[in-house]
Amino acid sequence: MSQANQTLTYLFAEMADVLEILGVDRFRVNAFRRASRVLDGLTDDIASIGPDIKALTGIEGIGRGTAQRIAEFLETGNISDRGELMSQIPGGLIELLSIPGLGPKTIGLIWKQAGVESLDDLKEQLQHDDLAELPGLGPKKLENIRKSISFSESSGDRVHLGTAMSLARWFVSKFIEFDDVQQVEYAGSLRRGQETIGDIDLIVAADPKSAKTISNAFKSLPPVTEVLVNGTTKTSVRTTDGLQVDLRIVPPESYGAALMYFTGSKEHNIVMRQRAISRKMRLNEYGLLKGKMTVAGRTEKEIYRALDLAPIPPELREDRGEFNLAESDELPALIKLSDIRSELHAHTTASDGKWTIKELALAAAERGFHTIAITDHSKGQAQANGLTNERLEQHILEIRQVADQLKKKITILAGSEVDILSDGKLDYPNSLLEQLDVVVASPHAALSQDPKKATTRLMQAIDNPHITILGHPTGRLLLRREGLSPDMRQVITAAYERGIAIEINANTWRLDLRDTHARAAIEAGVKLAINTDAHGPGDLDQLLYGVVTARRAGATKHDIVNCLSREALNRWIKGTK
Ligand code: DGT
Ligand code: CA
Ligand code: CA
Ligand code: ZN
Repeated sequence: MSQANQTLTYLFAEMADVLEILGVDRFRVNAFRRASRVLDGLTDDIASIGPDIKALTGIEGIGRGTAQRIAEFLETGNISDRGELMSQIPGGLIELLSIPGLGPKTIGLIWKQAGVESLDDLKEQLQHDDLAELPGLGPKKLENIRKSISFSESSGDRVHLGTAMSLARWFVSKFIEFDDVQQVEYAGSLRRGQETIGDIDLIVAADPKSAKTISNAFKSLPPVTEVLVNGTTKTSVRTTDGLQVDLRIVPPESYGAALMYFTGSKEHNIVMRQRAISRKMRLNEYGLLKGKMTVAGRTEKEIYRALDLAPIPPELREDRGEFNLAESDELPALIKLSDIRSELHAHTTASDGKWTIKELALAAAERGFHTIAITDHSKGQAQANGLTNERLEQHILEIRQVADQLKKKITILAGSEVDILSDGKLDYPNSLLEQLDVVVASPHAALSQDPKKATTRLMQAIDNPHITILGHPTGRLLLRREGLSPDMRQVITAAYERGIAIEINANTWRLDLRDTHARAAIEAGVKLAINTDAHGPGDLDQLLYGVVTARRAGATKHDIVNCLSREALNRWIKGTK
């Protein structure tokens, strides 16, 4: 999603939340929520439409008031109403909005009726049960809120990989436009592809004489709300979505050294410095030095080479065995985004997706995929409009029809994302599952089950003769809920014996299997699937996060079933039956 779309999606949702906390003006709450949803699903970059009221109101779901606010944002980088709204509630309430299970209505209630103005106030009141007396809050709900608070506190102020990635890419695209910037890249945990990100680190190569100009230009970019560190070569800012961005400007001859230093990980850097020392050299963010002479520094590659290593991809820089491989030039040829040729998990309007079968298939064909599996939810997912047995039968017929129409463009497979019920049974009878080409089986409910039960549950699902892929195996939502903690070794062994694949769900909320488990699966010889679980426009772009996670696991294209040719994929699927 474009940066402006993303920021506006967030701002309108936040304004709707604040209005709801205030408990006034239902009408405006709905208008802001709608605006946020529309912007979230918008394929065009709103910035390219521009501050033209007529063009903006031409977008379905955008009224005049919303259009004026969008135009104001595009012109000034701000919405003045937002400041006005914010001033009407205690600042500490905003923080409460990020606690799962605590909506704006409840926040309004505990603020007005119990005087809660901040997270600290809430935590204090949660020590006893007085809040349980308020309408709509019982002891059970309070217990859930306590659990959510402790979970979000343990995850800190981090954001999803996708949130940081789109913001960082936007900054990089701006820097490329500056004449004085010779090279620019994001570093840190983001470049290593970690599942959540603490802050964004940007490295720019430029003549030191232009550092001041570049730093000033950076500080005046629209998403910047606050300057935290105001130096010439180091500048830190906070952006509209609360994320910190650190910018370092270095001379071109140190660019590789700085990029390496700030990419980390710390553990990787420690080993690198030791290697330098054992060769009578020194490595720091300025370069690799022997006495007063610079041996390398302009590129990362020349530094690795000078230390007798093959260049190590950022995703592997965790001191988890990459040095042995790099010494003997045996680093895996990591999978690339362009190696992915098919999508095996996607939803349509039949359940909770926004695309019809045809729209989804055409979008997949446009990306160059040769195959897409349509996998809507099963009946247990009532809130997601899951398909009853009868509706699935009907849906299969429709899929076959569209498949026939589009067969010259793309192969469409009939599938289902069938629920793994809490006891491990699948949500459709085998007589129905056997009519499908692809069965992705995933857990959606009973996700706080104890690890033993979770293990048995997944093993039971893997035993089903019709399963093709075990979908998002833990059901975790990053920074929100932990999900199941099954014994992954047992699950991996079972998947290997059955010959099915395990999914890396590429959605930035999930990244499930996680990197370390994906690595264990690959080492055990299990095939992985990288699927976006697309529900609408833009979702196919999340594929990148799944690929990055697979790269952290050391995956090559041979480990991933989505990289197979059409014929080989077909054979592999048949082999799982
Ligand atoms: P994050 O931001 O928490 O997601 O994780 P990182 O890895 O991006 O950490 P960050 O932003 O604090 O620093 C970026 C990189 O810079 C880090 O991976 C290693 C390097 N670095 C930062 N501070 C130090 C330090 O004090 N010592 C060493 N050796 N490296 C550091
Ligand atoms: Ca960082
Ligand atoms: Ca940082
Ligand atoms: Zn799904």
